[in-house]
Amino acid sequence: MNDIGVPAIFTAAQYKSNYKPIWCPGCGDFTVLSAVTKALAQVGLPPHEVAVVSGIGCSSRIPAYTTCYGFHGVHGRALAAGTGLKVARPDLTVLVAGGDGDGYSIGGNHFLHACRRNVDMTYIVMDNHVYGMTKGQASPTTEPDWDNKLSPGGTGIRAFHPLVIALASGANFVARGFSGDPNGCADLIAQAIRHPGFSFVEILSPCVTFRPEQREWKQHVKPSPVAPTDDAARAARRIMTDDGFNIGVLYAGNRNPYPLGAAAGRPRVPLDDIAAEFAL
Ligand SMILES: Cc1ncc(C[n+]2csc(CCOP(=O)(O)OP(=O)(O)O)c2C)c(N)n1
Ligand code: SF4
Repeated sequence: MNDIGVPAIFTAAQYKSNYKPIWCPGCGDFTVLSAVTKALAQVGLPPHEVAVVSGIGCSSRIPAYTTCYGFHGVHGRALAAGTGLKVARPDLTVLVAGGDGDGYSIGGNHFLHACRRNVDMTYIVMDNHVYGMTKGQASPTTEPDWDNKLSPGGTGIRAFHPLVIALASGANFVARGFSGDPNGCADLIAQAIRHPGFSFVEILSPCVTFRPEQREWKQHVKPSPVAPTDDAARAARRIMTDDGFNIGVLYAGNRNPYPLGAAAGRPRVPLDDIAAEFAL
């Protein structure tokens, strides 16, 4: 973890780039962007010490809207890219961000192994239970009975449970937020950044275009009635039996993060030596 015990000296606005987001008016991702910038201001990291890495999707556009280093990568590979970056540059604070399609469908395997490896970084998923960018196909978190013209009568397929899967796979911090509560999300993201190891923040972020009924989420979300636990089995039981709308930190574990840099005790191989091995 970086030395982030310093007082905040940056404002949220300093993490916002000059690019105007092209999300649909009312999209939850606007407030997630705002929460990310507020969290970075809270933690007080200079933008050049932070990298925001994403895959492909509406939500994955987020790196361009920050002044941090950014990498808008390949669909589903954001965590692989973020992990590589963190291993190569442990001094950077790495945030990986994207959607439920990107992270749980094509990127599902990377999600499992990122949790398992427990590299110190923060993964933010803007979950709208749909593929927004490609015009409204069902995603792994879509309710089985969501009736729409692309899956008439619903897919009938059980929804994926990302928080429980993250716990079972070894994530060290698990939280759920709601985009309609940007200050609450900022606080969760700041805590996730500060927590050692792989931190997962799932943010319910409505797609007002393809899932307009998600506007009602604001009537359902409520703070989790219990304090976070460091017992993964207890957290999993709670999450499996809640209604999916309890927000807050749900699990804060104590696993040691994957050792990086000097802590790893592995010698650094000069880049030229590696390149020489691939010379034809
Ligand atoms: C390899 C590959 N397969 C499929 C696509 C098409 N594609 C682009 S974004 C996307 C889904 C995005 O959904 P999600 O990650 O939930 O993000 P949202 O747009 O809802 O924020 C898909 C299937 C692609 N770009 N690359
Ligand atoms: S299609 Fe949905 S997810 Fe994409 S920008 Fe519009 S509201 Fe947001």
